[in-house]
Amino acid sequence: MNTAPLCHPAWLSAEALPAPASTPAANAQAEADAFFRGAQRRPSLTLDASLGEGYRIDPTPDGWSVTGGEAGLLYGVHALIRALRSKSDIPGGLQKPRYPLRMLNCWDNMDGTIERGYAGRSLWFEGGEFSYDPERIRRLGRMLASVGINVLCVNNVNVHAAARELIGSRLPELAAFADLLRPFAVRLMVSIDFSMPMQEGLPTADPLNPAVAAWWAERVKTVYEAIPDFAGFLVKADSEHRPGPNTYGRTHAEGANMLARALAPCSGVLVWRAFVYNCMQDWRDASIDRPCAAYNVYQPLDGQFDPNVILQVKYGPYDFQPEEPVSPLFFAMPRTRVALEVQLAQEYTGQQIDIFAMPPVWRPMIDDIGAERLAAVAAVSNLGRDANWTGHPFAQLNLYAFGRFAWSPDAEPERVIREWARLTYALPARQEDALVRLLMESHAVYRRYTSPLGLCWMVSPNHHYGPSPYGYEFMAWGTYNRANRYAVGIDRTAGGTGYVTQYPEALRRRYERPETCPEELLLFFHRLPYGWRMRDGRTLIQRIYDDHFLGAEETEAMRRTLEELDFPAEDRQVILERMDRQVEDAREWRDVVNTFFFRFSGEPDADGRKIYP
Ligand code: GCV
Repeated sequence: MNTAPLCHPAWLSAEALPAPASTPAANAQAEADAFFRGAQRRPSLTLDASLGEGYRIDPTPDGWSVTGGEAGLLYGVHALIRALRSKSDIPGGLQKPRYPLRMLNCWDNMDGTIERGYAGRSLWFEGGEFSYDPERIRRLGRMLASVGINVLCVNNVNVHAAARELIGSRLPELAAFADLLRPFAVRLMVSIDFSMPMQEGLPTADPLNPAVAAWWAERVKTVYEAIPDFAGFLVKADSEHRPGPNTYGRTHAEGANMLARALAPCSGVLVWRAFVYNCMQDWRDASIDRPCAAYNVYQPLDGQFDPNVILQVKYGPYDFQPEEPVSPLFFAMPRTRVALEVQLAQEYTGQQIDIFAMPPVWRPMIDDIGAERLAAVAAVSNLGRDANWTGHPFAQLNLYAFGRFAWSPDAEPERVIREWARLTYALPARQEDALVRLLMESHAVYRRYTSPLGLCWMVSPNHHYGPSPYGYEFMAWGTYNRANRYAVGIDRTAGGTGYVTQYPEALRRRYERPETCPEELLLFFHRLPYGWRMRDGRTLIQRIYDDHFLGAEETEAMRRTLEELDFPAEDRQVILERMDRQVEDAREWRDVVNTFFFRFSGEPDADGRKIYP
C-alpha cells in the first residue's frame, strides 16, 4: 500500500476538512458546513441540475444563496470560500467555465515512477498496481475541484506494458479509483497504446481493419460498463517511437477517428496529441527543422477529424522550452477541435527546484492564440507523493493557476498569484507584495540565466537540468543552436527553413524580420552575428553576457527577499534550501553559457567582468 504522509493542504483551509461525501453536491454541503461552522453568515445551497458546472452566488440577509448544478454547486462553494479567505470580490452573476474539459495529464507509470516527475513517486501507482491512501486521493480530489479541474488522465502518455491492463484486467481497480474522485466532479481518462489489439492477439492494429475497430468498440463498451462517466482516451501516436497509424500507411485522422467512433456511443472523447516530429534526424541536414513538423503533419488534415476528437497541441512548436513562440498549429486548424497543452511539471523550467511561476507566461500565450480557438485545455501534472504535493511549495501555484486559467482564460496573472499567495500563506501586506513581485518576475529571471533570447535546448540532455550549450547539438532530436565562430541561431524566415511562413500574416510579420521580432525570441527565428546591434545599441554578445550576469544576481536578490518572509517553518526550510540550489544553478548557467559564447566570439565583456571561470 502506498502510505504517503498526509499533507499540507495546499491553498485550502486545513482547519475545515469536510466529511467525505458521495456526490459533488453533497460535498459542496460538507465543504460549506465545515468552513462556516459557528459562523453568523452562512450560505444556503440549492441544486439546479440544469446549471451543470455553472453556479451563481447571491447575497441574502443571513449570508448567501449558492445555486448550481451538481458540479457547479461544489465550484460555487469553493468560489465563495476562496473569495472570503482571499478577501476578494465574490463573483457576481452566472459563472460558467470557459472550457468543458480542464484536464490534468499525469505521466505516472505503474511501477510508481513519474516521467518528468519532481515531487516524489506516484500518488496512486506502486509496484505495477494501484496503491494509494484513499484519504490522500480524496484530498487530491478536493484540491482539483477547488479550482475546477475536472479530468484526470491517470497514466503516462508513454504507455508501458503494465499500463495496458488499466482497461483490461485492472479495470475494477480503475473503477474503484474513479469512485473516489467522482464526488469531486473529477472524471478519469486513460492513455492508451495504439498497438494494444496486437498485444491481445490480433495480427494488426491497422485502424482501417474492421476487426481492429471492433476490438476497440468492444473494449470501450467494457470500460463504460465499469465507469459510466469515463472521460475518454489520450493518445501519443507515431511520436518518439510510440506506435501509431503511420505504421499502416494511415493518417492521424484515420487513426484518431477509428478510436473516436468506438468512444462516440458512450459520449467519450478522444484526445490525440500533436507532438509529432522526427526524433531520428541527421543533424547535418539543415533542411529539416523540427518546429515545422507538427504543422506539416496536421494542417492538411484539418476538417477530417470526427467531432469527438480533440487535437492536443503543446503551446510552442518545440517542447515546453522556457521561451518559445506560440505553435502555428493553433491557427491552422479552424475545422478541428484543438486543446492547448501546458506543462506544470518543470521539466525545462527548473524542475521544481528553481522558481518559475507560469501565469505571466500563459497570459501572452493565450492572447496570441485567442481563447476562442480552443476547445479544451490540458496540463502535464506536477504532482507527486511529496508531503507538499509538488516538491517546491511554490510549484503548487502553477497547478492552482492552471485551474483558474482553465476556468477563465482571461484571468489576470498577478491577481491569480496574489490570490494563491494569500490563501496559502496569509502574509502581512508588504510581505505578500514582495512574494507576488518575486513570483511575477521569476520566469524572466530564469530565462535570463538559461538559454539566451529564445535559443532553446542548451540544457543537459541527461536530465534536462543544468547547462550544456552543445549537449543537444550533434544529436538526432532536431534541437540545434548551430553556434559557430561567427553567428548563432537558425534562420527560420522564408529564405531559411520557412518555418515563419506557417503563421498567419500578423504573426509572420512580427517574427520575420530581426528588427521587429520580439527580442526575447530573436534567436529562435534568426541566425545573427555576435556583433548584431540590439534595439538599445548593445551588441548581441554583450546582451547575452549581461542577461546571464543579471539573471544570476537576481537569484541572489530573490534569496534575500525570501529570507525576510514569514513562511510556516516546514515550507521555509524547503523554500530556502531550494533557493540555495537555484542560486548555484544560475551561477553555473551564467559561467557555462558566457564561456561558451566567449570562446566562439572572442569578444570580452564590455564591463570587464570575469567570464572564463
Ligand atoms: C512523456 C518530451 C519529454 C518526454 C515526454 C514527451 C511528450 O520529449 O522529455 O518525457 O514523454 O516530451 O510530451 O510526449
